[in-house]
Amino acid sequence: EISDQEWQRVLDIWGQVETDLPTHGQEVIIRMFQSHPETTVHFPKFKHLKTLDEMKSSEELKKHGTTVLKALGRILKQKGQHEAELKPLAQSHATKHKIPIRHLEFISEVIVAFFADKYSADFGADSQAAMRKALDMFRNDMASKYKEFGFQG
Ligand code: MNH
Repeated sequence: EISDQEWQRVLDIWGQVETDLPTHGQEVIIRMFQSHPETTVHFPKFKHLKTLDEMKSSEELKKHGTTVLKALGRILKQKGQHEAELKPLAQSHATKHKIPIRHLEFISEVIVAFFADKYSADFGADSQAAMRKALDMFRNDMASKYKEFGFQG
């Protein structure tokens, strides 16, 4: 129930994001940590980062943000036919990282809010709604896979 036009809106904004994945990825992770501090418990490797400046200077954090957005981009480009991309991600996040679906909702909200801030001219209400639908679908499919892996999320 995501139309071609909606996918087009999602992939259009993604084209802009892809011009600099590390900077966008870094911002998404930092915004997630700041707006939802409980998400930091999943990252012992970032525990030493106490201040915003320390987060901004961390190459490791930037690298993680890049990894996340690269994977998300690969999934969005499947326009819903993302079983092959989603399965290993659901497996690691369910059985290894143990990331609640609620936290996937946090990062989804952060992504939409950040793009709306950064691309106010090119990411209007219709595009925001389309991106929300795509991220809802991603999260729903992650949740069903979580259950297959025995994690209630
Ligand atoms: Mn996540 C690792 C993609 C949301 C916590 N994440 C990874 C990896 C990818 C990835 C790719 C590296 C391969 C793997 O372990 O499977 N993560 C995503 C995507 C989203 C996402 C596409 C949503 C969008 N991840 C989240 C959220 C959290 C989280 C939300 C926690 C709040 N992720 C992790 C942790 C790791 C990880 C923890 C392992 C990091 C490490 O130790 O290197």
